[in-house]
Amino acid sequence: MQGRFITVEGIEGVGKTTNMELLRTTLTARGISVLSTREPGGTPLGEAVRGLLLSHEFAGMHEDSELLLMFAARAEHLNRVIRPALANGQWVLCDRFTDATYAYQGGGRGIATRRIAELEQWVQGDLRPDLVIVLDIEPAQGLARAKGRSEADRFESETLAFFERTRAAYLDRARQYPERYRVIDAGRPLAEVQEILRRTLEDFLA
Ligand code: T5A
Repeated sequence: MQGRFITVEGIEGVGKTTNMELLRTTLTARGISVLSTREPGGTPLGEAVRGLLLSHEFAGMHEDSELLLMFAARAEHLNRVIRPALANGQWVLCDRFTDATYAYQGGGRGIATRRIAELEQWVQGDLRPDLVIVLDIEPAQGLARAKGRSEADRFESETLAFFERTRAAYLDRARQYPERYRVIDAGRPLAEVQEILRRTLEDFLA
């Protein structure tokens, strides 16, 4: 049987990495075989592309180049890792996927949704995540958390206004596709966020 595809999304500092582990262990405890991965990345080529995308060395990268690099890494990830795992009955848990492209390159950079949708269709065909968990936070709060963690990469160095547009694009997509999206207030204390996440996953499993 085909596995299910779950993605975790949100702006910087929202707690994706922290909460991916909770999701993985909750699914594994149910006897589900889980492949946990991330974007950009998830393959040797994808991780190399991630290095280019996050590095300050390419601070002036054109937004079209950024968009195409995201989808180049995604094509490799889908064909080498995600599709084979799903076909094998594994569940795939992915830290960011195409919703991040709609949010960052679409909302943040201002690239037309139609152009992103064309690449999505080309690279993914009909494949879409079964469940998209959007961890939502005020950008100022998220950036303060991210700052406390490590040196800012190329995206983390963007303005507050950029992250406000990015967040708005995530929320807009969640409103457009309510059957697949769950928005969780990630500004709350971690224990509360994790309790809501557990319940969200239980509902999905039911
Ligand atoms: N990108 C990606 C695009 O532009 N387009 C695309 O298509 C794709 C796929 C990738 C970058 O690429 C961009 C977006 C990104 O800028 P990334 O590593 O995935 O980079 O992005 P980050 O946002 O940096 O992701 P991380 O997973 O590293 O960090 P998070 O999600 O910010 O979370 P985390 O878990 O490290 O938490 C941050 C801090 O907050 C604390 C944690 O302990 C940690 O210290 N924390 C909380 N504190 C209090 N209360 C809570 N509820 C907390 N939750 C976490």
